[in-house]
Amino acid sequence: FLPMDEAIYSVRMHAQRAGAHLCGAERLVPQARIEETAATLVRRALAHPRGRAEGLRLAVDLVDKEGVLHGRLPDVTTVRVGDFCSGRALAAQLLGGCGVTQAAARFALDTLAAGAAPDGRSMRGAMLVGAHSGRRLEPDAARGVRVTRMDLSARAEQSLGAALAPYGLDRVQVREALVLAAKVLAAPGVVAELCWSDDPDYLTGYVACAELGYVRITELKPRGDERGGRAFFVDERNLDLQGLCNFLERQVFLADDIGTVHP
Ligand code: WAQ
Ligand code: MG
Ligand code: MG
Ligand code: MG
Repeated sequence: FLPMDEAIYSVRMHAQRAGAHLCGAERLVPQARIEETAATLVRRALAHPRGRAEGLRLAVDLVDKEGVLHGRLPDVTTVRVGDFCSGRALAAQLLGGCGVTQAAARFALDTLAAGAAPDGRSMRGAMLVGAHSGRRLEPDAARGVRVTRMDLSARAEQSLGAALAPYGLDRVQVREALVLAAKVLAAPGVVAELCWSDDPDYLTGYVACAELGYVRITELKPRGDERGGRAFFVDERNLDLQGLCNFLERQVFLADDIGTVHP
């Protein structure tokens, strides 16, 4: 809920457990909603499906409204697959349609499946993968690149709830992933994204790109697997890596329009 005439604050949480990243979440809210938003984010960290947070950090920052980039959510499609192997094969095929080579797609799928951090666990942020070479490009391979400072406008949030509800999709995982995907696709140099959750019971993931929109794939990992992650595929030609990381980590992005939600 974000009235357009008020000051905007970025409220961000990230939590750790057993010496590793557990979860993070964030909103853009008016001043009157900072406390309630912080409480909701703290509650989430304490009730995470992978265990209770052992430590968490909260950050609240006033946002410069002049610098806000406005955008639109991608269209949503769902493809039902019989198991995660077919899901991954489909993901590779879809990524091919987004300008990602099969070598790069396979590399990202295999790396996320094995746990993208060097210790085999999930990363706090995303991998950056060359769409042609399949080379990993993020400056810190243990941490990855964390996308922050994005949300929906009040109106878009309402429309999105109404558009998702008939398909049983009005849940926080879908809303947050759509907002993140919208910002990532708006980033200079990004051609596609691949994602699946680190929640052991959340098997649905997605491939997103400008041409196909946000394509949900009902199974991208086996049940019980706590390894999840994200790969952002980038066009290596004329890539401004520093500029891209800056955009992903700092540019304030507000989706004030939604896309079409297909059954
Ligand atoms: N920036 C970069 N990477 C992130 C971020 C972020 N803000 N948030 C999460 N990640 C990475 C990190 O490695 C997590 O382990 C991984 O993504 C998965 O995050 O349509 O719930 O929050 O049904 O577990 C997608 C499908 C759900 C939703 C994704 O991801 C649908 C999900 P999670
Ligand atoms: Mg999340
Ligand atoms: Mg782009
Ligand atoms: Mg998660």
